[in-house]
Amino acid sequence: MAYESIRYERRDAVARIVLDRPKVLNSFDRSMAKELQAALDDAESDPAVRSVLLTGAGRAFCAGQDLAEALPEQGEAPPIDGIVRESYNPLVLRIVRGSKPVVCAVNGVAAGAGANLALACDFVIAAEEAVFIQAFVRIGLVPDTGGTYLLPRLAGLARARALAMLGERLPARQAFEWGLIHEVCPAGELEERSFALARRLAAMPTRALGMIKEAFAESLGNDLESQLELEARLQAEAARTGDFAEGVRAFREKREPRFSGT
Ligand code: T3D
Repeated sequence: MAYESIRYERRDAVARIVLDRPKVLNSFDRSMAKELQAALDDAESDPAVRSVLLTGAGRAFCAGQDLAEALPEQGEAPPIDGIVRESYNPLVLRIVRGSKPVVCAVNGVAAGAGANLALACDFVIAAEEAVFIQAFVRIGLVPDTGGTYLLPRLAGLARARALAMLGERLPARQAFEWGLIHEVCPAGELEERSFALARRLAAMPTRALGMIKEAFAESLGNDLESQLELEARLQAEAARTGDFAEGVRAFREKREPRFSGT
């Protein structure tokens, strides 16, 4: 697929995806959502890709839904559920259920669907100036893009309620202190630090990382017995990988392992 609203490139084993509609703060129209879905599919199916880095062009990460596309007409509500189902739900599922680690470099404001898309990623590194805004309520909507699922689990119910119901700006530093994100850094270091993390992940045992993602995703809905059984199944699968054999060999030979992602 030819991309117009995003940029997709592979650097080493990292697929770098840039949301690229800076004039509207990288807000999502249908076309950008489709392109991002396709880019995540490309990264998932390309064996040379072992981690994904997602960021935004210009001064924002993403301002959520492009409101020019979702305005009520003559008092009629626009078909917003269709946009949510076709644009955002598939993105969250690709990030959370995908088998490769996703690092999100939040370079500026992340609002509405943009905030929740970022929080769905495995690692979020934000520039000090970045803010997260559950902007939905400011325009009379409710959080989507997995916000009502992830926020209480990441922040606790009291903070999740306040974020969603008040719609205030959450500075990156506070998001870090509340445990919503992995790291905060000066804007000038964001690109280097986020790429370094994505490259580090890309050199790790890719299949085990995918199984760790699966285990944590399932744990959010599983009881203890089911989760213990899942761990046993995943461990058996991990033990059949080439990277497990290499990890053990390297340990015995007292050297650093060279994981191939197989
Ligand atoms: O279909 C559905 O609606 C369902 C799905 C919903 C998912 C959602 O994401 S709902 C939430 C949608 N997003 C918002 O409500 C956020 C709207 N934007 C803002 O509140 C502010 O722009 C920000 C707080 C994000 C940033 O403020 P600031 O002061 O730094 O920038 P600005 O001046 O407001 O925006 C700069 C430009 O980007 C401006 O255009 P202009 O005047 O220079 O031509 C502004 O209109 C444009 N822009 C910003 N956000 C959006 C946008 N254009 C379209 N859609 C946007 N979401």
